[in-house]
Amino acid sequence: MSSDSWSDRLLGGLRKTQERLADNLAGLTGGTRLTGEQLDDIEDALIASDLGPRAAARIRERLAAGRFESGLDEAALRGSVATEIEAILRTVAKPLDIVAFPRPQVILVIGVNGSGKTTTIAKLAHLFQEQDYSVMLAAGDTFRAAAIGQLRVWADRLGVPIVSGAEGGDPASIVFDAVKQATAAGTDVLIVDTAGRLQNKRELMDELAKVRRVLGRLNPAAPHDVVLVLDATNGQNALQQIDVFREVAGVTGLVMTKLDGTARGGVLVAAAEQYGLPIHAIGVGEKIDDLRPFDPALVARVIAGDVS
Ligand SMILES: Nc1nc2c(ncn2[C@@H]2O[C@H](COP(=O)(O)OP(=O)(O)OP(=O)(O)O)[C@@H](O)[C@H]2O)c(=O)[nH]1
Ligand SMILES: [Mg+2]
Repeated sequence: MSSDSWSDRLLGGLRKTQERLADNLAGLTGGTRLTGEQLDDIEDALIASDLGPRAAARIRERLAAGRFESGLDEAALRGSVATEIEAILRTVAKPLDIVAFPRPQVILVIGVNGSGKTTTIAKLAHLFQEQDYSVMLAAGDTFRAAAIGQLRVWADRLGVPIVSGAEGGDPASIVFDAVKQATAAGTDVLIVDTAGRLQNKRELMDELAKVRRVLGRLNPAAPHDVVLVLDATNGQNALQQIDVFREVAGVTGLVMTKLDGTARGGVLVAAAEQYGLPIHAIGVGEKIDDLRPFDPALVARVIAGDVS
C-alpha cells in the first residue's frame, strides 16, 4: 500500500470539507494587506466551515499580521490559511506509540454509539500489525450480541485473538481476563471495545470507572491510553462529547472518523485548537486501511484547498 493511495483517499474524503471552505472564502482579492472587513469575512467563513471560533480568531489574527507581497488572490489566501491550519494541527498530530513496559499496552476505546469505535479498533489493530506488534482485542461492549459478533468478525479477518463474554456480561471481568491473557502471552497491544449506549452519564461513568479499577489492579499503568472516537459528521456536537468523556473517562487522545463524505471536516481543526489533546489518527472510509496517523501539513493543505 503506497502513501500515495492514502493521500488520494484523504483528498477524496475531505473533498466536501474543502469545497465548503473554498465556497466560504471565494471572491476575496486585494492588495498586500487584508482589510478589517476582509478579515471579518474570513473569520466568518472559517466558523461557517466548522473550524470553531477559537481557531478562526487565531487564524484571523495571524493573517492580519501577514502581508501578501504579490497581492491577495484566492490561491494566496488558501496558502496562508493552510499554513495557519497546519500550525494548529502540528501540535496535536501524534501517532499512538507502543511504549508500555511491561506489555501489554492497554488501549481503552470509548465514544458514543455509532461513532466508529469498533471499526476504528479493527483499523488500529491493522496499523499495529503492520508495525509487527502482536494485538489482542477485548469485547468490552457487552450491551448487545451484535457488537461482540462485529468485533469477532474483525478479529478473525485480522487473525488476532479476541476475549469476549456473553451479551449483558460484566465488561470489567472480560477486561480482567483479557489483561491476564495478554500478559501471559506477551502480547504488545490490548485494545478494549466499550459500550457507548449506556442509559446516562452516571451509568457510563460507573462502568468505565469499574473497568479502570480492574485494569489498575492487574497493571497500575493500565489503561495506558483512553482513546475517544469522534464522528466528524457530528460537527460541533463532537466537541461537546470531548467535554463529557474527558470528565467521565480521562481521555488521553482522540481519533476522528468519517471525515469522508462530510463537509464538516473543519471540526478536526476546532478540536485541535480547543482541546489540545493528541489526535492519533483520522478515518476517511470504512475499509481496513482507511485510518492512519496524519501529516498535519498535508491535511491542512487539503482542507484549505491548497493542493494542485
Ligand atoms: N464513511 C465512513 N464510515 C465509517 C468510518 N468509520 C466507521 N464508519 C462506519 O460507521 C458505522 C458505525 O461504526 P462502528 O464501528 O460500528 O461504530 P461503534 O461506535 O462501534 O458503534 P456502536 O457499537 O453501535 O456504539 C459503521 O457502518 C462503520 O462502517 C469512516 O471513517 N468513514
Ligand atoms: Mg461498536
